[in-house]
Formats: sequence, structure tokens, C-alpha cells
Amino acid sequence: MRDKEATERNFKELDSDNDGYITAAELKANLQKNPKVSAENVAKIVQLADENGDKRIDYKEYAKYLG
Ligand SMILES: [Ca+2]
Ligand SMILES: [Ca+2]
Repeated sequence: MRDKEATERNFKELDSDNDGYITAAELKANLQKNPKVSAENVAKIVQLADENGDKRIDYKEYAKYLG
């Protein structure tokens, strides 16, 4: 099930400083509340989702990664 509003909400939750990009550090801080997610996995997620290679995930990349 895809829900644009939920995606936006999740993105904003992950983007702790609200600069419009999720960095590896932000992702790590959020995902590591989940003990199943390792630092290695965080790096992999960023690598997979980051299309333009700036080491951070913008909303477009995030939505595409999820979709
Ligand atoms: Ca951010
Ligand atoms: Ca990017």
C-alpha cells in the first residue's frame, strides 16, 4: 500500500534538522532505535537510495526508493 502522505510524514521524521535531506547520520539515529538495523545496513540504504551521489537522500530519492 502506497500512501503519499505517509511517505512525506516518514521523510520528515527521518529528516531531523528539516533541511530537506536525510543524511546517513540522520538515518542512523532514527533506524538504530530498531535493534535489527545495523550501521552497515544504514550505509547500504543510503547507497541504494542516493541516486545523484551526494551522500544524502532527498525526498524524490526517498519516494523512489520506497516505491
Ligand atoms: Ca536533514
Ligand atoms: Ca542524493
